Amino acid sequence: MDTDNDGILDIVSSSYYNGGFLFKGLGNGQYKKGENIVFADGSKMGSKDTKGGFTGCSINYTDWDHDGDNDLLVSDLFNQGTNVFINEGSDKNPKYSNKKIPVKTVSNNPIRSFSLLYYDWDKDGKNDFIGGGLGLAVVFYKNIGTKNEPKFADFEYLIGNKDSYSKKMKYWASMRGKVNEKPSESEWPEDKWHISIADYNADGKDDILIGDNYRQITENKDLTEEGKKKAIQLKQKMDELNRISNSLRSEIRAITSKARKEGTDPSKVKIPEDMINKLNDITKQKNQLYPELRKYSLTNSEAFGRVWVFLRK
Ligand SMILES: [Ca+2]
Ligand SMILES: [Ca+2]
Ligand SMILES: [Ca+2]
Ligand SMILES: [Ca+2]
Repeated sequence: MDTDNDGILDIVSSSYYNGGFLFKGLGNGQYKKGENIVFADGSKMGSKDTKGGFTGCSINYTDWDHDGDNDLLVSDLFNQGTNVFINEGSDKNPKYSNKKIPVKTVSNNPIRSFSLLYYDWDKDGKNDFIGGGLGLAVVFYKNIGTKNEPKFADFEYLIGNKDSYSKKMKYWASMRGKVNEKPSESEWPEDKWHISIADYNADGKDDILIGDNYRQITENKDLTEEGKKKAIQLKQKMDELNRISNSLRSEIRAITSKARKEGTDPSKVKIPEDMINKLNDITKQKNQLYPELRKYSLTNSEAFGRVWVFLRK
């Protein structure tokens, strides 16, 4: 997108914890080093005093107030929902207001999305929101207001449904520790969806493209027979340490929840020192084991993204 209307496309990249980055286009395929998007007061998007765009943010540039310059539309999955920051500078020298304008649905529900597009999906001349991502579904917030004063209905599902995530959780649990040599074994995109809209099959109807984050687990064929034995031993050792630490943690939880029931502030409850020491010791042992466990792993794991096309009917 061309964020500063200088006729050269720029690249905007959002991150999970560090806000949004702008790679200003210099022309001839060259880009300036990525810089955090800054607000009018100089604070950076994604910094501690964040105004938006901290956890899993998605950034759109759009002329929200119809005054001829691009404003900043930021959605943030967990903390802030979706907010607009009006451009108080100029077209070529944007300065995004320190004051956020929250965008909510007509029922006052926040618009939370890992990947959000401000786009006229139903072609009625008014931009709607298409969102989704971590819930492993794509949703549509219809603009039921006007072009200049948008109002958004609560979402309806375009792809997937409210059960998509729990279904996938079950699938992930069933695949834990197993090899999956063929990506086609999963018939649904993995997590961290990024959504794009394009008429993929040129039939005049917008389609949805999803980029996912896929982890392929293959057998580690480099291990010798000796190495395999060692790998199994190390895994058993780690499983045992996990078992002990899980049981310690649930004992500690039981103590704090008993205190809560009795009306005591759980943060003031004294956890027996030997329990804390034991837990710290187990954590130390686990940390020492990790490097070796990685060296002698029965499987290799490779992360990459795939692109899925959902054709509009
Ligand atoms: Ca530009
Ligand atoms: Ca504007
Ligand atoms: Ca519309
Ligand atoms: Ca199409």
